[in-house]
Amino acid sequence: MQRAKGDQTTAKGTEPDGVGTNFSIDTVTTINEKLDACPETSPLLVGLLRIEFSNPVSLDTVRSENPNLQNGGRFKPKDCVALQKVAIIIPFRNRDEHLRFWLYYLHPILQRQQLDYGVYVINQDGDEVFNRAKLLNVGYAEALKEYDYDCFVFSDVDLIPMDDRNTYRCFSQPRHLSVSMDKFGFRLPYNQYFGGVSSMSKEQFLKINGFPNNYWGWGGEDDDIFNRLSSKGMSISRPSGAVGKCRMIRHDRDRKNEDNPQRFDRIAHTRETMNRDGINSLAYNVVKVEKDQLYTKITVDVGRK
Ligand code: UDH
Ligand code: NGS
Repeated sequence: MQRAKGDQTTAKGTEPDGVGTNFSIDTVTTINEKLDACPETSPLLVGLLRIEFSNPVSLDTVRSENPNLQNGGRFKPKDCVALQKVAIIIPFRNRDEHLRFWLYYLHPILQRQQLDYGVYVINQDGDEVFNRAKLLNVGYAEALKEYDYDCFVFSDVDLIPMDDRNTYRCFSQPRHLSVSMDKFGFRLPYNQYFGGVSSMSKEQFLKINGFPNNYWGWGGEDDDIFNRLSSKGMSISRPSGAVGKCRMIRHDRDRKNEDNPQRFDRIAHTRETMNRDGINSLAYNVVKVEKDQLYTKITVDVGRK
């Protein structure tokens, strides 16, 4: 266990009035709250994990297995100061079963990674065509209203890392984390692929004006984000194929998320549109905010195509 800096603890102490007191070892008091920074690599990591989706999990099980979470799906390490404050943003609609698996697997991993983190489920209200990238923009904006996050991880609800060394944090370049997915035979489908799970510092996100708001339906928004990054001279950082392995929860295509026929045309013009379509033009209405021990769920009206 790491020790607090200047930590003055006594197992057997004497109170100021001279009354001798025997403190048991588990009631030691920390007088100075100043903690060391957490190490670059968490000593709690275990490496490869077994991930399977055969037995359903209940939220109550996940709650009881993660007693150290604060309301809203928040956590910070007790014994050291986390290196980054990470908001994890999940675009969502009608995928409760996937969310339960995600929370079941990710909370223990994120705690072992010694992150100061919060989980934000951004739920698209209503029955209009789904808009993944706009929901991610909303998550960025809403998370920042709550806490001074410096890093944002954007994760599909159906992707689970198979190795806890794939740290859900930010790097000197934007990071693509889901590099080795089971559904692609544990390979990248193409070099520019930036879908699934990615991370960006606040600075990196702002440099590209956030994400596009006008990709309604399936496909292309992740390629648009890649175009934004490369047009600003950034490169993509990735874990190794071994550390970046992950599983996708198999599912049928959702209703109201059909292929977007405009996506090819849109990604051909990212450079011209990105300065006016992004976090600077984001408009939405918050419908509901729910705080659970495991997550903050924000239901939003993002409008329609
Ligand atoms: N999402 C929802 N609800 C929806 C649509 C999307 O929550 O109705 C979110 C969810 O986080 C999901 C992400 O958006 O992981 C990406 O959407 P997707 O899972 O539909 O995209 P993916 O590329 O699958 O994973 C495409 C359809 C696969 C069809 C497979 C047919 N066998
Ligand atoms: C590309 C899509 C991406 C998508 C990727 C993987 O073709 O948005 O496939 O899709 N780009 C366009 O359609 C322009 S997947 O196999 O996960 O369904 O992320």
